[in-house]
Amino acid sequence: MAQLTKLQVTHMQIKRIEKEIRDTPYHKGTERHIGILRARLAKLKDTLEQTPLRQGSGGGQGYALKKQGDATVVLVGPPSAGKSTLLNALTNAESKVAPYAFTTVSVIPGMMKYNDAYIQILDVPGLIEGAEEGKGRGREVLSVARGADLLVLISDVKRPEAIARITAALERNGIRIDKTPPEVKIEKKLKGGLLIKSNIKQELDKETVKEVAAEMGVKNAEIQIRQKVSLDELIDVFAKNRVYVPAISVLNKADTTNFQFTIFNFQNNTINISAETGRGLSELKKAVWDKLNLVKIYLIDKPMIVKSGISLRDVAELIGPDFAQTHDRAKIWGPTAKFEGQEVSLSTKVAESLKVKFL
Ligand SMILES: Nc1nc2c(ncn2[C@@H]2O[C@H](COP(=O)(O)OP(=O)(O)O)[C@@H](O)[C@H]2O)c(=O)[nH]1
Ligand SMILES: [Mg+2]
Repeated sequence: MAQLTKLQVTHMQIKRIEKEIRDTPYHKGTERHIGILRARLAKLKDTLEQTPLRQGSGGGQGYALKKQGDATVVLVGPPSAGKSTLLNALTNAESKVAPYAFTTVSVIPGMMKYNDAYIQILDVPGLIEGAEEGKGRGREVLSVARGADLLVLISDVKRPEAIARITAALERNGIRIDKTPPEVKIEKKLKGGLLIKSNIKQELDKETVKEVAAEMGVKNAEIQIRQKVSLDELIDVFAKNRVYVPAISVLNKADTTNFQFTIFNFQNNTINISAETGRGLSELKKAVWDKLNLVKIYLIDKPMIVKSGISLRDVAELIGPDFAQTHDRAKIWGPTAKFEGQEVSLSTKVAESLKVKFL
């Protein structure tokens, strides 16, 4: 019999544990056991993600793509949702559009200018089921999605359910959609075992928390839990490779419905658009801008786009480490200045339309 590769062994272990979890009913008596299994599973999946792709296994060019502009938005959706059409409508790009699936084979970048910000938008191949097993280009698509500042989850009005399916596929791969990291603080120690502290009553018992921590390689630590956490959230805290990415859901081809369509559908929390006719696109652009949470500040008179709420010290760092080293005060004008030209320390936070002169 041919010898199994390490990767194949890991896949077999994952399958076996997944089956055991499926076959074990979840109740108080099995909670700890399931906790351990889930933790073991998360750890095995971590090792999978760290296994480099085989040379020439279809990465091709396009995947080593550099982030450019002030923020990067990635379009994720099933084949033929209209991702390429949308990219072309929003940016200067010319991504190939076709009435059949799988036209886009590598990442196509485009740049959208909005409020003086340059927002990079990436069109990636359609995400299909089984992506997590590295089928199709799924694995590369997932790695591009991980690096996004914002995801636009896109399907069309005939397939609204695809959004939930794609969200689930991303979640299975450690990409947390529109969530904040659980408030759990881990302070690793050299000895003394595990000490669990929580000022909120938890549904998980302390022993389960300890078993999960130990299974994921944390043996000595003080763990402070500051919110109610589920088993999955607890595992997220210990797992490597978890990313938290904001997202907007979009349904395209709304022009194919019989009536003049509503752009904001609050019921299922989507923005309905027609990439082809352009309806809904200005609302989508604004939603992208708002969700990215960027502000425009002025360095003397030159505009610069930065993340809302960062400090002037962070801005100096963005300009360059040398610059940050040689400046420690600034003068500010505009909405948050007590008076025009107020001198402040670099711990001052930026705000929309603030004018800054580093001293
Ligand atoms: N009716 C209509 N068709 C669209 C719209 N956007 C894209 N399409 C069509 O849908 C098909 C797939 O589009 P494409 O951009 O290649 O999808 P992708 O696979 O997600 O990149 C093409 O035939 C497009 O012309 C739209 O807003 N309305
Ligand atoms: Mg395409």
